[in-house]
Parts: sequence; structure tokens; C-alpha cells
Amino acid sequence: MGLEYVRITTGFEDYMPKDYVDLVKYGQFGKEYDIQDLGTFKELVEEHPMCAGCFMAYFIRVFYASLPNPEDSIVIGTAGCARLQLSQAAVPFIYGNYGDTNAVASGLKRALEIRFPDKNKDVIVVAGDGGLMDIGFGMTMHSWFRRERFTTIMVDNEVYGNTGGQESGMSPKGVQLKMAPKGKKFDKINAVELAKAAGCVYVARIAPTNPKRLAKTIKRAILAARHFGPTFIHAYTSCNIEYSIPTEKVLEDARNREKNDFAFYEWMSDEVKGFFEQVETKKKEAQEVK
Ligand SMILES: Cc1ncc(C[n+]2csc(CCOP(=O)(O)OP(=O)(O)O)c2C)c(N)n1
Ligand code: SF4
Repeated sequence: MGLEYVRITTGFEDYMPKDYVDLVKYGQFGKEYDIQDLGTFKELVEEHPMCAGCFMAYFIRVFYASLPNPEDSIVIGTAGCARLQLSQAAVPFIYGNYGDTNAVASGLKRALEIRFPDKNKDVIVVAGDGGLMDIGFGMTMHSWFRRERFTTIMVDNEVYGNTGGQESGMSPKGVQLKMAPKGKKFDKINAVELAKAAGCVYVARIAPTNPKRLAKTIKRAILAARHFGPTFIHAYTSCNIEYSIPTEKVLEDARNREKNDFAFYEWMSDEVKGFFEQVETKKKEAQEVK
């Protein structure tokens, strides 16, 4: 991990796979691209085996394009649809038992801080609602109670998509699913408020309808975790299959959900707020000098 690790040893360019050479030459390692330039640079993940039109797949594409330092990042995932694509990116990926993401991430982040005390190594968990809020709930919460410094991103499709449509704690009340035909009797868990109460220093809820805002939110969550403590993003990533959303209606559905349950929400501690204000001021000053 690190720029030295991804760079190709001189003389070996002709022997490396073209995809890798392109990644180093025209990709994100050591550079920062604007999300609006998506399609003009070599991306960290370009193919996936998820369902056609899956909004989670789109979210993951934007996620990888938004990493502030991909060469110094490790992604942790678990069973569930997301890992199908996460594991195909040019970023180290760890897959543990179902639901143990936040325990694995805690150990890894601590080890990286000991091994590389002078470097920023970003650890990011990306997992489903079942993995984080049901089966892995205890590990998610305890990583936050302990103020572990990594980011947790919940890709919430409001169902166990990968196993054919069981109800999750994040499914909306009343919804009928293939494997839960009686309809959900309980409210959707308020994950964002739980994250705040448990000690996260930056929390956001988002429907990925606006790529620029999504990229900014992902970057903020990663930077705040790097410097201050646990951060959490609750993202709506609909499941075409289990919720029968035709591909051409995926964005429309997300916009509708954004009007209620998934209205954009961002909260951060005063310390984190002060940090981002400083970052913005420095950015403006640098632009003025140019
Ligand atoms: C310990 C354990 N229990 C159950 C499973 C089976 N399993 C695999 S994926 C999954 C549900 C995934 O749902 P979610 O985390 O919401 O992700 P999604 O597939 O919806 O993206 C389950 C129950 C497993 N792999 N391991
Ligand atoms: S089952 Fe749903 S969430 Fe999973 S890949 Fe297919 S559309 Fe996406």
C-alpha cells in the first residue's frame, strides 16, 4: 500500500497487464479527479457482476472515484451484494465472516496506526443493511462506542438482496418481501441517530441522486475518520430485483425516496466542522493565488 507499492518497477512496463499500466498512468493513484470528470480517467473498478441497473453498483462506482487516497486505502466488506463489486476494484479488499466488518476494521486500523505512525491509512467499511444493522449490529455499535477511527458506509437496499428477499431491520414498515410475505411490522431503524448517540463524529444520510454531493460526502466521511473518530454514511441504494424497480425508474425512485426517508442530512461535531472550515479556507486561498 502506498504510491511506491502501486508504481511499476522501471523496465517492467512492457510485461505488466495493459489494464494495470493504464491504471498507474491514467488512473487515480496519487492524483485527484473531480467526480464530474468520471469517464475521462481510468477508474479503480470498471466491471461488476451485479444485476443490470443496480443502484448499489452505481453507488460503488462513485465511491471508488471519490476516495481521497486510493493508494493508501483498504476496503472491508462482507457477505451481501456490495462485495461482488467491491472485491473487483484495484484497492485492497478484506472479506470476513458475515457481519464482522467493524471488528475487522477496528483491528486493522489500529495495526496500521502502529505500523505506519507517520502516514494516513484509510480504512472504509462498505456493507449492507443486514450486515451492519442486523447480524453485525453489535460489532458496528461497539466500534463506534470505542471511537475507532474508520468510516462505515451502509449501502441500504432495505432487504437481504443477496439471499433472495428476507426482511431487514432497515426495511420500511409494512413492506412485503418475497421471504417476508406478511409485511414488516416494525419501523425502519433510525441508523443515523444511533450513530450519533454511539459516538460518530460525522454522520450523513443520502440518496445518490447528485454525484457531486455524494463524492463530497464520501470524502468528508473519510477525512473526518482519519483525523477525529468514527464516521457513518447511510446511503439509499435500491434493489431493482427485490423491490421490482425497472432499471429506467431507478433514479426516479431514488428522487422520490429523497423527498421523505432519505432527505439529505449531514451532521458533524464542532471539531470536525472547524476542520472542514479550515480546509475550505485553504482551498480558496490556493485558488486565489492561481
Ligand atoms: C454468518 C452468516 N449468516 C448468514 C449468511 C447468509 N447471507 C449471505 S448475504 C446475507 C444477507 C445480505 O443482506 P445485506 O447485508 O442487507 O446485503 P444485500 O445483499 O442486501 O446487499 C445473508 C443472510 C452468511 N453468509 N453468513
Ligand atoms: S439483488 Fe438487488 S442489490 Fe443485489 S445486485 Fe441485484 S439489484 Fe443489486
